[in-house]
Amino acid sequence: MDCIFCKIVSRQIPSEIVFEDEKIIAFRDISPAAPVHILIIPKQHISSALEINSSNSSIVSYIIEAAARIAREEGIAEDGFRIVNNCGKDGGQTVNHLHFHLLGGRNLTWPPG
Ligand code: DGP
Repeated sequence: MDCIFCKIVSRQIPSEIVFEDEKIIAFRDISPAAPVHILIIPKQHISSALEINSSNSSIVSYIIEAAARIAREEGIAEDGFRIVNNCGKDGGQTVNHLHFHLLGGRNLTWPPG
């Protein structure tokens, strides 16, 4: 499968990894939109949030728990941060491997563009 994020998991593409365990990997976004911009992904290929179902949904809470831990480690927990999942064309998804953006380190505006 020709998936950039699967290649990051298998180290075919280098990345700056901040956390990894048997289920997930977190690495810095190549094009950061905030001082802290980390992507957290399941190692298993799941195309998007549309593919989440009762047999794989536990990975989502697992990722949110990891995001909170990473936010503390990155020093953005106290001031606040955003966890974003883009899904599909209108959602702005450009990589078809489920990922959550952890953004922080500046005041993030709302609504998003
Ligand atoms: P999205 O637009 O939600 O699908 O976000 C995809 C993100 O992935 C985007 O912010 C840029 C990032 N990205 C794309 N290719 C690479 C890569 O090869 N390495 C890293 N570290 N990030 C990437």
